[in-house]
Amino acid sequence: MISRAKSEALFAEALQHIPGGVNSPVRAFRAVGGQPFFVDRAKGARIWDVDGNELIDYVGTWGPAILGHAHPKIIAAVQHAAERGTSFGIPNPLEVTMARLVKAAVPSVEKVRMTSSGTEACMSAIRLARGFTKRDKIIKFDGCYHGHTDSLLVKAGSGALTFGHPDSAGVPAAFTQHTIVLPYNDVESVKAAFAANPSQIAGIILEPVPGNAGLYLPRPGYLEALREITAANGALLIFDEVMTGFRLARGGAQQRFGIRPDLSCFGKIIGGGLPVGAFGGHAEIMDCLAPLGPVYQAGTLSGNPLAMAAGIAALEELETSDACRKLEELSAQLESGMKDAAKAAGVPVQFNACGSMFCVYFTDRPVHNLADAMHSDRARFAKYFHGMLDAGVYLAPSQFEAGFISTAHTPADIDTTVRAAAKVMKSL
Ligand code: KE4
Repeated sequence: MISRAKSEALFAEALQHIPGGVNSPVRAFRAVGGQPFFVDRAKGARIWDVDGNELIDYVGTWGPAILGHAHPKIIAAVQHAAERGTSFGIPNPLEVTMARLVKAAVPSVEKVRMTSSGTEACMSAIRLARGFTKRDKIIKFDGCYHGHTDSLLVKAGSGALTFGHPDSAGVPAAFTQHTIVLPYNDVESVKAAFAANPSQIAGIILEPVPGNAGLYLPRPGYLEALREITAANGALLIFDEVMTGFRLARGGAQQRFGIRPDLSCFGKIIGGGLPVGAFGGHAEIMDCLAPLGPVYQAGTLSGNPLAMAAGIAALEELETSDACRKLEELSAQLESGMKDAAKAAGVPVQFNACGSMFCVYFTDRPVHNLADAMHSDRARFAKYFHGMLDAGVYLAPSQFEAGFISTAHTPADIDTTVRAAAKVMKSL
């Protein structure tokens, strides 16, 4: 019998001090029921909770842990940096190294600015697009999540979707009046939006592979169409690669799909698990940022030496290891095993995957957008989640999140996961 007594005691106290007992909503398990466990430590593809339960981790702190947890090179880099000071608010050499590494991996990035979160990166990219084009309107897609900045928290994904009220309280209508929300994978709706708002749309921001409503992929030609439409209308194409960047390929989704956006947002992996975000693109656009240009953007901890040291270690390790090939192989093994498990159990499942990101939807209809995703059987997902957790496999605690494989996962881990799924799915 699995004991989670220490987690339960911690959660009871956390609820007295922290809203919902968590510092980010999705961690609260509200979408799957029950209560969250508290982690004691993590190493490689595994985490141990405070009650000593060992879990194979497919959340990977929501993407950053692409090399697994506590990678020795990242730990050493952070230790070395910390001994020299934890924050300066003064330019430090690591910021230059990080910028060089991002540019080397992502050719569309001619200049890059660091932030301390993906939310800040996306918020800043939107402000920059508006400042550069002198236009106000922004197109986003339902189910896509770009952090919790007011103007984008509309029909957002991730936690906002999980809670069933996509639009957040506290966001005045005036703050979203310039946000146009369209269905993903629907080119005609984009053309219509530009026709209805001539010379008013500053840009389109999207997750090139949405991972905040589960996971679904761009239909063939969709990203190319967005590139053509934005270029033809003087609007910017902004790829939010906070999740996909440095994961779906060395150069992110834009390399995998061969699209050159005008601006890109990053986070997660480039911080090696420490607080980070970044946005970058054409020098002509980026040079509109203060102190050079009129678009203000700032951050006390932007380019923080510890986050830079961790991110540099992560990017350099990714560069030197054949990470992408290994991740693709593990992902293919998981996909094949999960599909077989669902078939054997007679459970209708859509297994969507792209590189080392994946999602299991409990529905018999293919999932290409948010509307399709909303047809998933969330009660069944919740049972599946807890069954897998009790079997020692930690999946994202919401149907509307993606799973992540790391280079620390092994074929044996995947086999263990698939065997657990085969048993759990029979009980659904
Ligand atoms: P942060 O502000 O959480 O660093 O990044 C926001 C963000 C922006 N863009 C994309 C594509 C993202 O996936 C995210 C954050 N991802 C969620 C996971 N779905 C973070 C988990 C959480 O909110 O606790």
